[in-house]
Formats: sequence, C-alpha cells, structure tokens
Amino acid sequence: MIRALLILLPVALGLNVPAHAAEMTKAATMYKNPQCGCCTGHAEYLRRHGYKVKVVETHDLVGIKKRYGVPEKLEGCHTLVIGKYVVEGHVPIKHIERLLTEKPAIKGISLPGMPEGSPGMGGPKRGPFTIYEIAPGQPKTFAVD
Ligand SMILES: [Cu+2]
Repeated sequence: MIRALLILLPVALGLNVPAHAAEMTKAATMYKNPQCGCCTGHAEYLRRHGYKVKVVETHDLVGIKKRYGVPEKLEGCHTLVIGKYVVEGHVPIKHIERLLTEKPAIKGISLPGMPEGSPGMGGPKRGPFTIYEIAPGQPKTFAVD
C-alpha cells in the first residue's frame, strides 16, 4: 500500500504541474442568470475541456454585456470572460481555443441565441453555426461550424 503510494506520488505530482499551468491560462468567469440551466451545461462542457470556470450569477446580464461590449444582436444566454476576451453564448471549444491561440485584435466571439445541438444545449444540430467576432462595427464572421 505504502509502496504503491510512493510510486504513484511522483507521478501525481509530475502530472499536476502542467495541469496547473494549463488551468492558469484557462481560468474563465461565466456570468449567467441564476435560472439558466443551459448556461450551467456550457460551464460543465468547458470544465470537461480543462477550463476552470467560476460562475457568477447575476440579474444584470444587460449590464455585463454592456461592460464587455457585446452588441444586442450578438447576445447569447451567458457571458464568459477569459483573460482579455469575452465569449458569448454556447461557443464550441475549438473556436475558443483558436481565439486564445491567435489572439486577434477583437473583443471576443459570439454564438448568438441558443442553437440546438451546441455545447450545453443538447438536442440535434440542425445546421451550421456562425460564430461572430465581437468588435466595433458590423459583425464579421469568425468561423462557420
Ligand atoms: Cu443557453
């Protein structure tokens, strides 16, 4: 038993270091209404992909979206803040990763509305998702998925 622990301990510690470093860069804050279940679904999805998600429940999502520069037509059900970026709605992980890797000069990205089949929403996917850039001016497409 003790021998097993001694063997496993360095392995556990060795695995902890990169995991912790990854968590540091993947810390996110989610602003959501207390009643929103699909928001929780998206938070759990992000956690499964290694994000450390702090959930802040608020009745002032309008104020939050205003603060982070999310225009009305790009609003989703929750607002995620990761580093200097905002991620609005049920955005699939690969686009969040691309945003964080490429670091474009925009405020963030959004999958507006709550399309069926998007992460955290469940149900069948009924068509391609258009993920938009959050930036001043007319919304530009960040990705089609
Ligand atoms: Cu939702």
